[in-house]
Amino acid sequence: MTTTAILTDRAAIGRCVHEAIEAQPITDIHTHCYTPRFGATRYPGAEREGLLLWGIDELVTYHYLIAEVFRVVPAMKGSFSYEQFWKMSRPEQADHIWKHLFVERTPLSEACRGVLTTLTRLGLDPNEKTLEPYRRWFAEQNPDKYIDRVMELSGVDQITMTNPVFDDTERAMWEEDASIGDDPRFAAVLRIDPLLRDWPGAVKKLAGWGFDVSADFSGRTIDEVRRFLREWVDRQSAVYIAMSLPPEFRYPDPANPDGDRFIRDILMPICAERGLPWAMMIGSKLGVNPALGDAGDMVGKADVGAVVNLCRDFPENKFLVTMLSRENQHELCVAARKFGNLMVFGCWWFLNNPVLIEEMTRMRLELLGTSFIPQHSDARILDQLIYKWDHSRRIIGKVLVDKYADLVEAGYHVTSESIRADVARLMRDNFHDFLKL
Ligand code: HDL
Ligand code: ZN
Repeated sequence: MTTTAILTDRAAIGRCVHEAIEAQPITDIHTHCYTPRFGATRYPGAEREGLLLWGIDELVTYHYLIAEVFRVVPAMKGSFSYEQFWKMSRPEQADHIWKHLFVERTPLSEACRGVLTTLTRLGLDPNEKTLEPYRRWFAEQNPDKYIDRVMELSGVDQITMTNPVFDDTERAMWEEDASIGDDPRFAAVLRIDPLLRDWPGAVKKLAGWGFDVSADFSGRTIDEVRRFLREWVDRQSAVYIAMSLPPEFRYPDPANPDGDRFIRDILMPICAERGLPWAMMIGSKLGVNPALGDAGDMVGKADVGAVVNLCRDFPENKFLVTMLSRENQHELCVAARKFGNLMVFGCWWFLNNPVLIEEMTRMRLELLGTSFIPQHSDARILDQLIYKWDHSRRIIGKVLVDKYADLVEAGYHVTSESIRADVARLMRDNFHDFLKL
């Protein structure tokens, strides 16, 4: 029987928040992880066998770390080149990164510290000078069982995937085995960026897949693209439909009437019909340095007005929104105050650093109470769930303690029961309740 104690001092509040946040199962609403049936690298350094990335060589070659290693070993004329790096095997790339970022320099960045936290939480010593001891340990792990271990250590009870239907490799996997996503630990998300980022190119692909569509929306285009979305939402049992959008994204956008028409006549009706949120991840400028591959994307300040217009014009639709620019965060919070069909989530990508997670969580609590989703991991490598949630839980907990202490100061009776209920909302229930709206 849990007690409902009224907490009056900061230390008691701190203990209660810490216990609640450590015990609270987390639904991770945005990751790039996959069920083992999408294929997992069998052992460290092996060629990738599929889409589920895990283990030390993937951890250390996370694209955030690739970007960072090219800062300390720049690709300049006559020295190390991008081509040389990309010609390396994944273990060789990992060795290069480990040497320069973890051995010859102090791994102070958040992406570096994340690897250390993960290794330590797995019971390994993060101070090794080479990756060999880790490779030996990971070689003994079974990917499917390892997923359970990572979920236990990270406290994540649902890993929400990102399933880009325009990715030929992944689409073929779904078409070959529609049950590939059936794993109670995971949920699927229909990711459809090209339909807004490149309508003509997307329409050409749909036509090639047998849909009767034209870029000028003539004929049965609207019905056929709706059919395409319905088919994939149903095949994946997708829990929401997602897009990453550039800083230039506008709605309405006189410069992109096709995009406006797709949103108005196709996406919004299908999302409303299926009760699915549209997750907009706004502010990613892709390929500013193409030589870096996945590490070559950048952030740009976007237009919150587009979100406001969509929430207002489509009151029956639900919008999950995260924005990549720090400068957009306050305005997005204020927009969420105006629209109950807008759920703000996460500290995305370049915002997933302690100083910004703290700033954003404090801002959101002060403007939105507990009606937001403070974090998602964006994990690309399964093991990252361990550090991304370890680091974020601590910061979210720290901010909550301050805010509860403020309430005690204001004479309010803060109870252990209310703290547990708030933490459940923030870390899990807000997402599930929003899906059911
Ligand atoms: O578009 C997205 O979902 C982004 O999260 C990208 O995957 C990005 O490369 C990333 O990994 N961010 O953490
Ligand atoms: Zn992502």
